[in-house]
Amino acid sequence: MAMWGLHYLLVAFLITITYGINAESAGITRHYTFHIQLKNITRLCKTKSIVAVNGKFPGPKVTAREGDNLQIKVVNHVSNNISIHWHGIRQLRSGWADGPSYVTQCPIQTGQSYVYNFTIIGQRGTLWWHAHIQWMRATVYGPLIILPKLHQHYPFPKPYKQVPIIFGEWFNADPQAVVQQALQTGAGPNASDAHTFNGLPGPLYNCSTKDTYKLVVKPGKTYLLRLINAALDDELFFTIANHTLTVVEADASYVKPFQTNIVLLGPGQTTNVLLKTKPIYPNATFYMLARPYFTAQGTIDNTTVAGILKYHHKPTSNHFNSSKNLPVINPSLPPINSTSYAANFTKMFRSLANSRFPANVPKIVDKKFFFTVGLGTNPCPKNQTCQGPTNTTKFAAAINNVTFILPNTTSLLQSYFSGMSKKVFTTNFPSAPVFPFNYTGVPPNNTMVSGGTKVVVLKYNTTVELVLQGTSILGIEAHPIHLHGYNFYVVGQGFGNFDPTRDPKQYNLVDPVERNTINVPSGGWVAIRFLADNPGVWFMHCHIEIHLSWGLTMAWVVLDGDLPNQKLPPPPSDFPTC
Ligand SMILES: *[C@@H]1O[C@H](CO)[C@@H](O)[C@H](O)[C@H]1NC(C)=O
Ligand SMILES: *[C@@H]1O[C@H](CO)[C@@H](O)[C@H](O)[C@H]1NC(C)=O
Ligand SMILES: *[C@@H]1O[C@H](CO)[C@@H](O)[C@H](O)[C@H]1NC(C)=O
Ligand SMILES: *[C@@H]1O[C@H](CO)[C@@H](O)[C@H](O)[C@H]1NC(C)=O
Ligand SMILES: *[C@@H]1O[C@H](CO)[C@@H](O)[C@H](O)[C@H]1NC(C)=O
Ligand SMILES: *[C@@H]1O[C@H](CO)[C@@H](O)[C@H](O)[C@H]1NC(C)=O
Ligand SMILES: *[C@@H]1O[C@H](CO)[C@@H](O)[C@H](O)[C@H]1NC(C)=O
Ligand SMILES: *[C@@H]1O[C@H](CO)[C@@H](O)[C@H](O)[C@H]1NC(C)=O
Ligand SMILES: *[C@@H]1O[C@H](CO)[C@@H](O)[C@H](O)[C@H]1NC(C)=O
Ligand SMILES: *[C@@H]1O[C@H](CO)[C@@H](O)[C@H](O)[C@H]1NC(C)=O
Ligand SMILES: *[C@@H]1O[C@H](CO)[C@@H](O)[C@H](O)[C@H]1NC(C)=O
Ligand SMILES: *[C@@H]1O[C@H](CO)[C@@H](O)[C@H](O)[C@H]1NC(C)=O
Ligand SMILES: [Cu+2]
Repeated sequence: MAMWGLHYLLVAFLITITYGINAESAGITRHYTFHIQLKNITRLCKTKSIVAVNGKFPGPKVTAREGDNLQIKVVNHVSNNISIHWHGIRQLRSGWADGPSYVTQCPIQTGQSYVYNFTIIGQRGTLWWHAHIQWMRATVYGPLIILPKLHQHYPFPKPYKQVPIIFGEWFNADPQAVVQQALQTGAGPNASDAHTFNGLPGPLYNCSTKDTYKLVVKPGKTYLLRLINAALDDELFFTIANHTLTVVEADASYVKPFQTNIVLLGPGQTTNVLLKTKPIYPNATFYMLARPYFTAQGTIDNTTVAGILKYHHKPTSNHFNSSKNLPVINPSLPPINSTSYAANFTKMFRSLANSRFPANVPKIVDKKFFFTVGLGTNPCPKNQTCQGPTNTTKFAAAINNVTFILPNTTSLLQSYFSGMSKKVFTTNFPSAPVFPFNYTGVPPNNTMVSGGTKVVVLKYNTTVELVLQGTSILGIEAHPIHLHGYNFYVVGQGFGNFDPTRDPKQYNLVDPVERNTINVPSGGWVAIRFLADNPGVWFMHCHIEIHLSWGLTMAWVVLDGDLPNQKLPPPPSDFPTC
């Protein structure tokens, strides 16, 4: 086993770099190999076997530059099926490499491999990669850093160092068993046991002090922290005691810089912040903390992960004595249910919208959609007692009352591309609720949802406006909605029910933030716009994993355009089969 581990590690480090024809503008090809293997790991005094990549947890950092081609070979050595999603990568005409199982591909089976081959066009910033099948992403995730093209600068002062901090959620149990039990009984899933920074829960948990993330800094420098929320189900507030953060990027799009002490990230979201360290060595160390934002009913892991920000002491001073005796300063976070903080924070984001980074917001809308997002119920099977909201129901979730059912013998994209889609999905996903109700008022008595594999078909280059309306069915809560294959502009948001006459007058069409994952506010709505210029089948789902498991997802089919460079090429030869 040790020999194999070493072998895989060596392969992982063997990153070949081939120069393209014009290295400066076209970028280069970077090769990575991901070996999906089991790894024994100890956290909170319990040793367990997890699925990991190249023996690392969190998984390896993938680094590329804007314009580069990535070829990542994923080899599956475990008994679970696997597929990897490159979260936030637009996958322009490379939908075969997007990764969600049964949406764009069949999963990679045990002993099989697949090369994800895609080029990063017009994007730079912090993204991440994760497994996209069941709850495998609980342990299979890592950063995906896109640096600007060579000789191009950040639109902010060059940081002294850049540090990815990826937030996770740790389960003592097997996460796959947690979701299977929830789906079987119809109950909410058991809560996780810890939150983590770069896989480490930190000193506020029992038996965890040695597993503490430490960020050691020098005074008077600017650090770029690349924050990624890879937690399965939890939105997280993040803060560092006595330090102000300057937000400069969200979901790999630059934003107008603003200062804050506390940032909020929904699962799937990334945020770059500048941390300016104190000009002289302080007589203290500082906790960085993350803890959930949560407004729903039900149980949640409300525990706090702590890491330590520590100043690197002058070589002349007695390093060990001085740093050991320093007090640790504890920051404060908003109450767990502070929707007010969440709303204020979300409003701060504006895109740069300058000549170098314009905001190409669609001004004329071809197609408008109004989708409700929220929970609901499915009936309990006849001979079973369930643990949903009642003993005759199971928890479910839906968009416009459709709880999505994935195919299991092919993917949506394959069936579409081969002209066999009629056997797999229908194209009648409702563009608005069939039965309108007071979405944020008293919920309807009938909470049942309706199952289906339904999509919306869009012609190439359609401009789309989508209003996502949260519902109060079985409690109000925020839903971080993630769209594959696109970035969108967040043109409006508010509480209560969306008002189609009043609210569009308040839209920001000048400098709205551009993102791939947006929180539908708890008890509110958000409006987004995008240009459907990427042919393929694109999943859109809540990034709270249990909501996705309950069916809070749908797919857009974007047709080919007329020109050759507006068409999706055929799948690669090693494309997985079911
Ligand atoms: C994990 O530990 C178990 C029990 O000690 C052992 O049998 C197994 O080989 C280990 N697996 C790995 C991948 O090291
Ligand atoms: C990767 O994709 C590019 C562009 O689509 C193609 O030219 C190349 O042959 C592909 N390489 C592999 C190894 O699949
Ligand atoms: C931390 O902030 C508190 C409150 O603003 C202040 O009283 C204290 O002096 C600060 N300590 C350090 C070491 O910066
Ligand atoms: C730090 O503590 C030392 C020893 O207590 C003291 O001499 C020094 O002035 C303190 N420095 C600051 C910045 O508070
Ligand atoms: C966390 O949740 C538990 C169980 O619901 C509760 O007893 C506890 O007070 C909560 N802790 C915090 C810090 O909110
Ligand atoms: C947040 O929770 C506290 C304690 O449970 C409660 O008193 C308060 O009303 C809640 N606030 C909101 C905005 O729901
Ligand atoms: C949010 O902003 C409003 C209006 O500026 C303010 O009244 C409120 O206190 C803020 N809430 C928080 C938690 O900062
Ligand atoms: C009743 O439930 C069991 C397991 O829960 C299942 O194996 C069996 O097929 C079910 N019977 C019917 C008639 O649905
Ligand atoms: C289900 O709940 C109802 C109403 O609370 C109760 O009367 C019934 O006994 C329960 N059934 C089972 C099998 O627990
Ligand atoms: C596969 O999907 C079909 C159609 O939705 C369903 O009837 C069947 O139970 C599924 N099979 C498995 C193994 O999940
Ligand atoms: C919807 O429900 C809210 C909250 O109960 C209420 O204030 C509002 O008047 C209702 N709207 C309509 C149109 O009934
Ligand atoms: C959702 O669909 C179910 C099943 O068809 C139906 O009973 C329910 O009334 C629908 N709910 C809404 C809000 O449309
Ligand atoms: Cu959700």
